[in-house]
Amino acid sequence: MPEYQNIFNQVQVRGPAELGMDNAYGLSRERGGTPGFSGLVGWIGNAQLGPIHLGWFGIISIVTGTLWLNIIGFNMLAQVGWSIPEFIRQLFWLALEPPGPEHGLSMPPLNDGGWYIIASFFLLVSVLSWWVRSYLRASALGMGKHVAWAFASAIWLFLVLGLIRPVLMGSWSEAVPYGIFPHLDWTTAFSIRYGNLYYNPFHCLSIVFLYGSVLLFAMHGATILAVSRLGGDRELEQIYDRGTASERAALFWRWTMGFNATMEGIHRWAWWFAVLTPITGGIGILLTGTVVDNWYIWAVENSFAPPYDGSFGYEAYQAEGG
Ligand code: 07D
Repeated sequence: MPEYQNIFNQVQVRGPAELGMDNAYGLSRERGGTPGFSGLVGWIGNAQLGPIHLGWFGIISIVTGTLWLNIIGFNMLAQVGWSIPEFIRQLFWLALEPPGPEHGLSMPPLNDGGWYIIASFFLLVSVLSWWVRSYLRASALGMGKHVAWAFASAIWLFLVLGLIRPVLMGSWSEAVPYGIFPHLDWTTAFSIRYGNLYYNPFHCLSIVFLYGSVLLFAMHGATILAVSRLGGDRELEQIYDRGTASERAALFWRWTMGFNATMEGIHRWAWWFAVLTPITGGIGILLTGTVVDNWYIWAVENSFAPPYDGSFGYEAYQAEGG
């Protein structure tokens, strides 16, 4: 059956539901739900929805994740006197804050950060179960564990922010609040408190890999789309056939910048750039407040930033008669 998957498919071929691989890995036992079809979803991917594998770790993850979200929601609702209109109106500003610094690493009263600790415990279980699920599903399909390890790199940053660094600093008050603007305010306050995160070289590296991932993804996505009318999206055949769309795509880059990745290698580039974003980021956050107290002073001492001697900026502007 012809299959053409692209963002905004022009053609949607619909046959009987495709149930996936046979029972070689004992898969059918745990798959649940009758598959459905959605033309809308078909525009951006495969029109078939389901069946889904939930399994024990999926169930644990969804239950604990829902508990986390509901604890936050009900705490916010309590803060606005259980008024739904006020909850909606103030939603972007509401927060479930971590305990105050006076509680250190102890368990505080419920309304003094206790709910925050309970919610965070459920989030931890939820995220870790989802990771196990990503590992086990790949295993069941006989796949490599690349998705699980990439996810683990994001979990590393998540753990540094909410668990490892607060423990090293000796206080849960160091953790990130739950809330839309409040977590952004925390980010800015963190940067200011430790002398401007721009001067943290690991923040720099993390941005390099974040922006680098964007650039690589744009290059790769654009390249494959540019040759998809020649079959460039059929990656496997493209790797072992000569004279293919892939060969033109590779030539395009060799002619444009003198170097081309391979059909396999480009995905390793993408994987490493993505994974290195939170790995370097986590190192940067781990060092902040534990090893380095002020990144600007650190940067000046290590010739990473010029010393502020008034030779630029407002003073210099005034000295010039501005
Ligand atoms: C956040 C962790 C993994 C997440 C997981 C998911 C749930 C459940 C719920 C669906 C993304 C857990 C699951 C929560 C979901 C439902 C219901 C991964 C995360 C496992 N910065 N900055 C970075 C830039 C500034 C600051 C990284 C740029 C200022 C702090 C990245 C700029 C200040 C931290 C980055 C800029 C500041 C960061 C994040 C520009 C003040 C971090 C990488 C142009 C605003 C984090 C080392 C990532 C970090 C981080 C980019 C500016 C503060 C590269 C482009 C100067 C405190 N910043 N930043 O992958 O790692 O996040 O720092 O100005 O902690 Mg920064």
